[in-house]
Amino acid sequence: DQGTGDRSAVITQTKTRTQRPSMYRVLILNDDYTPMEFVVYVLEQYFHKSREEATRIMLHVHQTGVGVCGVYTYEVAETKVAQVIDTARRHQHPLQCTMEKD
Ligand code: NFA
Repeated sequence: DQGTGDRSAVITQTKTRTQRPSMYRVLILNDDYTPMEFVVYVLEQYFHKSREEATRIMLHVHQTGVGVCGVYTYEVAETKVAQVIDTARRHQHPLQCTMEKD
């Protein structure tokens, strides 16, 4: 807390540093069966990517095996991973999603 310079009752100043949270990358993994269009839809719907950016990320995953959808705090990343896996399962696609510390 930032104490004032009052002479009659001096309080030692202690600096408070805001702790920034650890960030986590959300990754999608390639597979042979999930339709490209479904991956683009997931990136638009859950990661707020434009059609162009979603297509770029999807093709990167298709070609390299893995790609970053976004970087979030732990709970947000966890929620996105669960949403992707649940949506994929509901559509009977094997699409997998995971997270790792940034
Ligand atoms: N490899 C999938 C296909 O050829 C497309 C895909 C891309 C799947 C990115 C998962 C992630 N249909």
